[in-house]
Amino acid sequence: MELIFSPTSPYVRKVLVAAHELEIVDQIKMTQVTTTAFETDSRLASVNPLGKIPTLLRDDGPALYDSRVIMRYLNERADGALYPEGRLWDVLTLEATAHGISDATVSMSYEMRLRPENEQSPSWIEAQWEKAARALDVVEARWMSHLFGPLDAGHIGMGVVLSYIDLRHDVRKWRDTRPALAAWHAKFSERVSMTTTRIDG
Ligand SMILES: N[C@@H](CCC(=O)N[C@@H](CS)C(=O)NCC(=O)O)C(=O)O
Repeated sequence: MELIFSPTSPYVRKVLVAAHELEIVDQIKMTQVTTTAFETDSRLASVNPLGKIPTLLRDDGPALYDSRVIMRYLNERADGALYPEGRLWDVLTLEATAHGISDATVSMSYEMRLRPENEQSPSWIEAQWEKAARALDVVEARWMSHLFGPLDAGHIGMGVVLSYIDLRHDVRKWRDTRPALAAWHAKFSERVSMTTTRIDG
């Protein structure tokens, strides 16, 4: 399998953390591309019309894209337990919550880093942060017992997006009002899958 990636993407990191946890990372060849919403890498566009990473070229069928699809494929391939039947709807809802926080905070990063200053919209950036902050509050209030349970895809999504917020939006100081989530994230970040996929810049 070949994973088309770029190092700072939280969507890519999610897939890599999953591959480490499923112990199939050695089966994945990594191909780095430089791609942005404004300038799409041409090889990437030829296998994923949306031009987004991660994209997985598998040996047994057409390319797969969207990190959630790739994670599920890897889980099935490794006969893993990231989507346990008994609590599937909770796992998928937590995964979707983490994914939505990624979408909001990546969108903030695009606005601040890709668009010229005179085209940036501070009210758009704040509206996106409000979504992320509201979702983090709900995770703090309702999801901590799930997070402290056995590892699943929802954990990976949350762990990775919190590290992404540290990387790009640390000024938001998300820990200040969410002590339980902060404690969980500190512990989750010690996993080998997280330390070996750490992004520093
Ligand atoms: N829903 C997609 C989102 C992937 C995504 O937006 N990746 C970003 C990098 S962080 C990207 O490829 N951006 C380039 C673009 O939007 O054209 C997933 O989960 O894989």
